[in-house]
Order: sequence, then structure tokens, then C-alpha cells
Amino acid sequence: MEKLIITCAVTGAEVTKKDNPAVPYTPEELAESSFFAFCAGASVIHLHVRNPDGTPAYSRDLFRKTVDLIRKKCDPIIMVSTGGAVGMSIDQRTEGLDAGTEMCSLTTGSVNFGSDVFLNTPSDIEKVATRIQQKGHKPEIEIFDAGMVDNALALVKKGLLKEPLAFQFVLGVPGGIGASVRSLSYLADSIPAGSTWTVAGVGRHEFSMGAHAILMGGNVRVGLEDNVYVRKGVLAESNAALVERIAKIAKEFDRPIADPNDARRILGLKPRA
Ligand code: KMH
Ligand code: ZN
Repeated sequence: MEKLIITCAVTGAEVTKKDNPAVPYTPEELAESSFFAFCAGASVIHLHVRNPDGTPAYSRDLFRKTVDLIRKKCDPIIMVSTGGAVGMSIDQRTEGLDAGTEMCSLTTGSVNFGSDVFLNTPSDIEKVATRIQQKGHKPEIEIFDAGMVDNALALVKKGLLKEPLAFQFVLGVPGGIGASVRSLSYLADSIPAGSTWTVAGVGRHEFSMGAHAILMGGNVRVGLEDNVYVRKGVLAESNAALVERIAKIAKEFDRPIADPNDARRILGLKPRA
């Protein structure tokens, strides 16, 4: 089995310091939290940015500043979000593509998202995929519901996505596909041979889905974006605490952890000097 890539989704757009005071907002907080997550075993940082009051931001300057600060401390693969927050325009959501990063997210369909709708019309998806190609990023395809895999395969046929594909199965968003072993197996069986996949179990599903992925040969995303608890009822002190727990589970099952260079090789990215 390949080494395990651990992604840390350090902040997202929805959770706030009211949910967990460790949720990072400023570039400095984001860089520090990413650094400690990296030290704990994360080789990929999935990045959103925030305004100082914690509301979701889309500024390319904030992305650039955060990326520069992270890179002063360590060299993980940085994956900027093009999902942003519900209600952002496509121009706002693609601001992060100018921060000099290697990867970005790409959601290939619309989904109910709690009481909102995370809207990704066919033309908007093509617009984002085109910009991703122009900006030389490898997309990670965010799958919130099963039909999004088929939509991604249609983009391959149109030349807007290139194999090998990298998938992220986000399971357990209220409105999306549920977090179950059956759903995870179905999705893992639905993607083209040679693709990589990662699972992000939302909320209480983070570690159970992660443990299944470790055994199935997939990869795992943890982080305060998806889940603020390190154990039932115990708030995570940091993103690093979530990474540490999944790294410990991986070690129990003798699955070695990928460092950023291993992760670049596994994901088909160019090595960084
Ligand atoms: N905040 C969600 C609406 C992504 O980063 O690409 C979308 C999201 C997905 O977080
Ligand atoms: Zn995200």
C-alpha cells in the first residue's frame, strides 16, 4: 500500500472561534496552525482565508500573504479553495489561484449545504476548471454527492480535467452523500483506475471514515474546517491535534505517512527544489 497522505483543512468558511477558539483567521494564525499541522504529519494544507472578524474572505492578497508565511516555516503542498463560501461569485472563488500554489479544489456539482445551496452550475464548473488549467494547478475534485463523479468524468472528455485525477470524498455534509462505509466503497469503486482519493468525514465521522480510508488504501483529510472535536465532546486544541490523532491511527495499522515529497510523487506533481 502507498504511504498515507494526510491533508489538513485548517479553517474552511463555516466554523468560527465560537465553535472552537483554535479556528485560525489571520494569515499569521493560519500559517502557525498549518505549520504545527505539518509537523504532526500533514503534507497537504487545504486553505481558505478569512477576514479579521472571521467571515469568509476571497482576497488574493490574503491568500498570497498566508502562502508566503506558511512557506517561510515549511513546504507542504498548499491547496487553495475554489469553493470559498456559499454565495461567493466565481471571480471571488478563484482569487486564490494567483498565490503561487500547486493545487486547488474543484467541486463538480451543486449540493444542498445545511440550510443553503452550494451552487456550481455546469457553466461555472467549466469556468473554474478552465481557470485552474490556465493557472497551472492540479485540481482536487471535491465530491459531495455521487453524481459529481460522473460530472468530473464528463470534464475529462471535454479536456478540462487531465488524468490521473485526485478525488476528495466529502462525506456527511447535511444535504450531501452520507458518511458510511457503503458510500465510501461505492465512490472509491466509481473513479478511474490510477486516480487517487482522500476522504473527509464531516463532524463526528472524521476519524471513523479516516480509519476506513487508511485500511482501504485511500488518503485522509482532517482539520477544523470539517470537525472541531478531537474526541466525542472534547474540542481539538489545534489542527495539529486532529492530524496527530489520525497519524496515530495510521501507525497502529502500519501505514507509513507521506512527507510532502512523497505526496508530490503520489499525486503526480513536480518535485519542488
Ligand atoms: N465552503 C464550502 C461551501 C472547497 O473548499 O472547495 C465549499 C468548500 C469546498 O469548502
Ligand atoms: Zn474547503
